[in-house]
Amino acid sequence: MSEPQPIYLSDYRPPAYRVTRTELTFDLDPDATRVKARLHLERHPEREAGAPLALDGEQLALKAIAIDGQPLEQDEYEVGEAGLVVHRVPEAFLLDTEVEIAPDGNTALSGLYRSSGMFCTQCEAEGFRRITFYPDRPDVMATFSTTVIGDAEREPVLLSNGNPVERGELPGGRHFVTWDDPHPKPSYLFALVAGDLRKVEDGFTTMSGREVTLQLWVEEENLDKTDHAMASLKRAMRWDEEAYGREYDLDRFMIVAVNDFNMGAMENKGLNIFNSAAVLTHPHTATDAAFQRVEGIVAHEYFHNWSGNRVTCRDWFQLSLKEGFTVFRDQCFSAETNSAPVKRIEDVAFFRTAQFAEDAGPTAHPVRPDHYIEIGNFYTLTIYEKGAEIVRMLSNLVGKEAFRRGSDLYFERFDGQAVTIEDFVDCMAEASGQDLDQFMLWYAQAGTPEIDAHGEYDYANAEYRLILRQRTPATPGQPDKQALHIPVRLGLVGTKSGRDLPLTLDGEMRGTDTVIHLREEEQEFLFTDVSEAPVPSLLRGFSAPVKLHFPYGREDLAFLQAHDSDGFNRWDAGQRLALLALDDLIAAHRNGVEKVMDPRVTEAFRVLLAAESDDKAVLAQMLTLPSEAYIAEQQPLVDVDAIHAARTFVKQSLALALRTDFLHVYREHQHDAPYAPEPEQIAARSLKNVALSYLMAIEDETGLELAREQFEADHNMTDVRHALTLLVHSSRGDIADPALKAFGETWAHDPLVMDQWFAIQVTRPQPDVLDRVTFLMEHPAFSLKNPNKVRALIGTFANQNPVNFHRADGAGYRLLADTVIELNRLNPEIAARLVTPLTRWARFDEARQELMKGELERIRAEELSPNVYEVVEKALA
Ligand code: 0A1
Ligand code: ZN
Repeated sequence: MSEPQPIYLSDYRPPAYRVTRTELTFDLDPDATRVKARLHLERHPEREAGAPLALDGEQLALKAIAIDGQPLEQDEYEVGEAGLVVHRVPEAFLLDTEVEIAPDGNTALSGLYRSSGMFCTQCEAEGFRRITFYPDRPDVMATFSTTVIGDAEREPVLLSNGNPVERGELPGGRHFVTWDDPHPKPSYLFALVAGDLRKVEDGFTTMSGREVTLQLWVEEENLDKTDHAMASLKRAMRWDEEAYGREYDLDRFMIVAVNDFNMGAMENKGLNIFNSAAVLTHPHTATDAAFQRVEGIVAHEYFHNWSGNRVTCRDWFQLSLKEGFTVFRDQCFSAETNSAPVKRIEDVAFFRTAQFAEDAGPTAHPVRPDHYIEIGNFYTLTIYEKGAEIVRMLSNLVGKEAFRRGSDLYFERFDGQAVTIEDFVDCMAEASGQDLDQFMLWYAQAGTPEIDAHGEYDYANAEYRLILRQRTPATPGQPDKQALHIPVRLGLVGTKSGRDLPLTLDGEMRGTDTVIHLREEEQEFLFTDVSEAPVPSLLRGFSAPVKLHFPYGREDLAFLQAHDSDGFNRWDAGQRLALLALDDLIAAHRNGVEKVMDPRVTEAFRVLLAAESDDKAVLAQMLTLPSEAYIAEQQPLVDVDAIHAARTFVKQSLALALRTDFLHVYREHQHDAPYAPEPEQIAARSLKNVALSYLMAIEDETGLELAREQFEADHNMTDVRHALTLLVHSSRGDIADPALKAFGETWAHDPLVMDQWFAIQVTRPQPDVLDRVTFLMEHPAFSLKNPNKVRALIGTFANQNPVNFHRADGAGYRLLADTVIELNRLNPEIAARLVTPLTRWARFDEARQELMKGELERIRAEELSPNVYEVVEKALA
């Protein structure tokens, strides 16, 4: 096999031919589906005449081909591995093809496949070429008409994009429905679903008074799990009208839940297809976190109707144009419907753990990459979440009003077009009158910028001098970086008053909270009229996706945690304080000396617990220690055992010192009102459950009893899952084992709950867990063909159980590599994602590095899909 070759952004050219209309007919069959395509093609005005017609196509058996009704001779075209070339074509013409495909054999879940007996499609990014020969690129936009023919009994429901225009019976127990989608769209937004589905229906009146039918299509047994998604959809539709002036544009909006899906969900025009895990909820099967995730994803896919579908990407290098913007939109939506500070804390905690790690590893890439081998590998935290942070910075830079004017301009100017990131940023520059040239570097440079800051207070002159210096580390292919435009939101908190001090910068009064713009490598900011010595509160709200270093003393951090007016930074100060204490304990563990708890941390917790803050949701976050993964992210060399020991020690010390406070918090926040996924209830549950996890860290008898009661009360999945997790992670197998068994039996019929059952077990810190993983891989509810199962069992083990995945004997690595090798054949996209933890070998000690690289080499020796090849090559480069 020849090595897969990268493609480059700089090679972009418009397509030689464009399609204006696409007419498809599917005659469905699990092993031999026939797809007829009639494409209305014409030469692209910017391209030369006489070019051959090259269409993408993979794993298609061509049965017939004609141009303008004339069948082609064998020597007039060529079919290869990657597609079809017709040597000579007219300027404008009709191309008819017929191909045969095999949905049942499609384990990659890209193109047309079957999931739990139902036909469904996934075309982003390049799945449509597995359905028919086509210029499968986002800058080719056509209107679609789709006729779906199926078995009337096996597939009573036949869906595609747009509006249904005709239906009828056919001989042999077959029937058909024809759908028409009047909005020109790229092939990646095409969708088809056929199967025995039930629907829940509702309606929405748009701001201009149009009636839209909303349908949620699920398997019969899931009809009771659709309320939350439907309610979320309606909220999202209203929010997009109010926040962005965007209205829905078809008579119907459909969501279908499928069990086998590579990602969360897909924004196909008028027919969103969702991983069932991203849409189905019920108080007894889904946790608060799952309810919130569903709300966020439903909104995300809906918002794509404008940011992605009406205005789409010119090419896949622009992926963040739709994803970064849409994630930003869904984050704002969720912040408004839930607790805004907690949403930001959760998003940032995740970002700083996972995206920072990606940006520091061998697969680091810019938000707009300039080359790739397999676009499927670029649905990353960098494209999505860092892209969203960039849009957030833009919104803060230009201000809310200008941002809205800029987005209005963008949607109006580019409606129906496939555009670039420059087009988006230009609209923001035009609407605000600001120069965003330097800002564009955020899209081009990979790596997390670091800011080294220090400050001096001059008592005599009442001045505070803040010095900021930025650097972005080298990343693969980018040894040298330029200075970025970094907005730093800040305040100065007076050490005497505990209040934000008025800020005067260059003679200008700026209130008590302001944004300074770091554009040079090093810059000095002089604040005047500073009446008392301040502690600076920097990067408030995480105003830029950077690492900020400031030589805070522990007293400073305790002070900020108590007094900062910015909720996010109050939380962050607590995290920094805990990290300093953890650093000492990690060192103590490594040096074999006795661990001593920093009393300042205990004191800070005591204050938090006593203060009975009115924001319970934030309080729960403040009481949560940085995760092992985030602690690891801060260490020069990761020692998983020392990190685990240090963090456990802090939890236990806090639990011993503050046992009665935790008990009090638990009891105060235990309620049995009927479950609702509402902010107040969620806050109370999270606070109560945090308290319980401290009590369980010392396996306190009362704590154990409370956990057992909480499990048995079976009030809602949030409480049940949390209690079960704590029990299973404890040393008390006598209580945990029967509970685990009962849970597994009760929910054997529900795949989404069984995913949780797997995850709970494989996150156990005890050393027997690897055997458990191997054992569970044989469980009847497990299947390598189902991505949710792979993620729940193998993904959770490799990503959320550091002490066991990084076992010194390399058995964790071996298990992961074995799975990747098997999945490489079945589902390359999932295999390439799964390999990620092994690519981080440089962060570990030499012995582990060798073991991890050894497994990567073992994978490399296989015949690899382009997906896995690209990741493994980068990891070993
Ligand atoms: N555009 C979707 C994500 C997505 C991408 C690729 C897929 O193929 C397996 C599926 C979904 C989103 O951002 O939600
Ligand atoms: Zn998206």
